[in-house]
Amino acid sequence: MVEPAKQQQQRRKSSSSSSSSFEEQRQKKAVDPNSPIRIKVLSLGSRGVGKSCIIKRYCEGRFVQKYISTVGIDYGVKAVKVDGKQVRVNFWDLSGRAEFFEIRNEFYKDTQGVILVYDVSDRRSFEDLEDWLLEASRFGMSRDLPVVLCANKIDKVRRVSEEEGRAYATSRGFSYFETSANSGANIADLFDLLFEKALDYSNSVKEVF
Ligand SMILES: Nc1nc2c(ncn2[C@@H]2O[C@H](COP(=O)(O)OP(=O)(O)OP(=O)(O)O)[C@@H](O)[C@H]2O)c(=O)[nH]1
Ligand SMILES: [Mg+2]
Repeated sequence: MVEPAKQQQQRRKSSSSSSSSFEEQRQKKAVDPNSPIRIKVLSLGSRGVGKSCIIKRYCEGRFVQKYISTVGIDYGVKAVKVDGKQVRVNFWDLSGRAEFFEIRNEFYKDTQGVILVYDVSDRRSFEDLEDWLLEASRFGMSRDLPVVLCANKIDKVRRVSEEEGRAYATSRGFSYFETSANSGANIADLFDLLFEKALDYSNSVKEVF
């Protein structure tokens, strides 16, 4: 059945007015000072060092005893307040397993903060840190990005001393925290600082462009 010309005209009119109001809404949202700021943070480090547990401890206030290795990448979002501003943090929790190399490499760009994690009871995970940074920078992580070095599992017998960890962090210009996802020690402080730095970084990048 052929649509009468008047109806066709009305339909066009109503669809064009709804698309323009959608565009107006989109523009309003883009400049709305009350719309939340978004930051993207990555977790990085060898398998089993506790990356997922640290994020879970912070976001859900609980500790997962069982080792459930991340398959490729996990994603989570949390609303927090940083310097009195409402911020939505997008967590990208990367697997430390070698076989997920290609998946990780998709995620290093456009990041505002990194938690670089090792396990104080596993010396190898400390020695691996440089390799993680190399992988990240080869695949687009910017060099001046805020990084918090996280010496995790301080509730266990240590194979890496606090002095060594701190010295490494200082040599690289990273902030340093000793944490336990198990007890919760220093986890909130770590994220508070990371988000502050990530927000500063995000603002400085916007100013440049
Ligand atoms: N004692 C102790 N165990 C921890 C701590 N943090 C994590 N674990 C344990 O370490 C194991 C690995 O933790 P995950 O958080 O899954 O490690 P991950 O770094 O995410 O590992 P991948 O996803 O494989 O890269 C789990 O059995 C956790 O319970 C901690 O602070 N203390
Ligand atoms: Mg994990």
